[in-house]
Amino acid sequence: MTVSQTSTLSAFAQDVLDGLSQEKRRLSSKWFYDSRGSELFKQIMSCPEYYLTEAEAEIYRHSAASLYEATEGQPFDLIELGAGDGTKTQLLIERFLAAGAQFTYRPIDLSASALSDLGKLIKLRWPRLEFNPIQADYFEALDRLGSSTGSRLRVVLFPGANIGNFSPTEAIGMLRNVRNFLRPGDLLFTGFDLKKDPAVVLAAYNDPAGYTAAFNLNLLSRINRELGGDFKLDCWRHWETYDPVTGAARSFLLPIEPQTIVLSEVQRSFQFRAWEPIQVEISQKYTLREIEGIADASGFDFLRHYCDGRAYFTDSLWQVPTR
Ligand code: AVI
Repeated sequence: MTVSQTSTLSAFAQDVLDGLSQEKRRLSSKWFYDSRGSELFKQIMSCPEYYLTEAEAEIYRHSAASLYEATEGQPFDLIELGAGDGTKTQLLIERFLAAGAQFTYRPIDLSASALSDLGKLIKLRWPRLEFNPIQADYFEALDRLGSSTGSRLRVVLFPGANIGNFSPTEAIGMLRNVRNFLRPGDLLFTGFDLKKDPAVVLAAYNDPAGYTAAFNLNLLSRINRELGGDFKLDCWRHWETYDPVTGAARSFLLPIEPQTIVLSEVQRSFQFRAWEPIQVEISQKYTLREIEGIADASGFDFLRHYCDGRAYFTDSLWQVPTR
């Protein structure tokens, strides 16, 4: 590929070029999840320091009955934004089924293989549960759902603190968009990581085994592989910051010495000063009050929070206003 073929640049190439051309360099964390990145993310989730996964699993275990109550016994579509391996959702599914709920499971994910693995698992465990996945990005999938004529209640799950990978302003934009695809009475159940002891947050993104560092550096490997880059990974360091005022945890990659990086597939090069950071991720933390404000700003009625025992995490239940 050459620069004269810019119209054929992939979304990944375009995003990398745009991000590295900015004065404050950045790369989007949405590109972390190639197959190696997805493996590393699983390892992060099993690290004791990465409290988010277990905190949300605890919430799913104890909130299922109350969430089902909020449906008032109506049949519903259980729609999951970004299904991954669906481990936590299975905690809800088994409790919903035990309570006699009538629902279909509609996970949305970009990855066909993740959806097919999940489908096999669901079929094996609950052969009679209607499994109806949508392979698309969130908005395309919601659009498809929106134009379908069914009138069933929708219960949308947005787990894993994925909303934290947007800035607060972007998060409101994203949730407003979700709101626009829903109907009065529909429910949204979103996982938010909470503001807490900064040492606990920093440890979650700085695990001693080095999985988080490897996860972030893997993005440079992906650029090397897909865009013909020549990043030397041992010349880059992972650095995490957490601002307890704004609640933003940010991940950076910094070169230990000056570098000129060539991306041969797109015929571009970028010069870096020593220690010039590239921001690769934001993982935003909130207070309960801030989350209630976001519900309001994005057009939902806030119903309630479900927190884990340590108050590290909440899944917040909102409803599209019925009046
Ligand atoms: C997917 N997302 C919510 C994770 C987070 O906590 O921001 C991604 C992650 N990055 C480093 N560790 C985990």
